[in-house]
Amino acid sequence: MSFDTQSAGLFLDKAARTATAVPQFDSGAFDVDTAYAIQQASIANRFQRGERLVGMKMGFTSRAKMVQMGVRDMICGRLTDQMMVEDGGVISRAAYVHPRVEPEIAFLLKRRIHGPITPLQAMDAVEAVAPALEIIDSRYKDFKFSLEDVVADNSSSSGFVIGAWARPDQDLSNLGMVMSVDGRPVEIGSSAAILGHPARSLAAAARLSAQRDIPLEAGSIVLAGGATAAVALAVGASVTLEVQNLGRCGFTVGE
Ligand code: OOG
Ligand code: MG
Repeated sequence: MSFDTQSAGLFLDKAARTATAVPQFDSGAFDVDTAYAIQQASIANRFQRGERLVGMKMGFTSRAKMVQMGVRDMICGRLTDQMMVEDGGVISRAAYVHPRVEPEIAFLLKRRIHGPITPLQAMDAVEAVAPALEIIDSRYKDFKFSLEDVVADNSSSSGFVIGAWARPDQDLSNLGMVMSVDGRPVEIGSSAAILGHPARSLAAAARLSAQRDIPLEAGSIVLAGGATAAVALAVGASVTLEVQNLGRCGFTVGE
């Protein structure tokens, strides 16, 4: 029996659009391939509303994130222009179910990447790097999910902030990352937490791009994945991320 990916996609898109928590799917209801088909069906609704694909987010590329969410495999999701939050901007708490924020590194591509490549080859396709904050928001009740659930839900992708782009020809292997809320550090980590080097996440993105049919072209953005656990967002919070040698970015949470 085949799972109805179209209705599941519509269901999750509506949950995101209306910021409403929904129940998890039954365990074993569908496999990972089907989960990506649901993700695609869900995102198709956004495209129909005029949104544009701008890149890909990687998930569970650090141990801290895997431990926090109890999920072990790397995943990916689609990023659209509508999810972009201006650096220094304000988000509306009401637009989310239960938003969290995590510190990331973003890559801007100058060429297409597609299929298995090495981290070095991946870096060769990079135009610029930047500090980034990802705002994740699971549409599932209590922010709990199986690997299949979260993939279907576009890997919790919901918003992202990117700081000023910096030159990619620098050592990205062990950059200190400090995420602060209202000026107090809440998570401290290193870019090394992302698979040992964020370029490994970019290489994995190239592989997933081919495997899951998510184009990564010149101009696409790739989020390498949270370097630390994510932190819940409350109204009034002012979040900043400072990445060693790269710079900072931030946003605040309004009603
Ligand atoms: C899933 C998304 C994971 C990351 O950076 O590891 C992710 C979630 O934690 O809800 O974005
Ligand atoms: Mg993330």
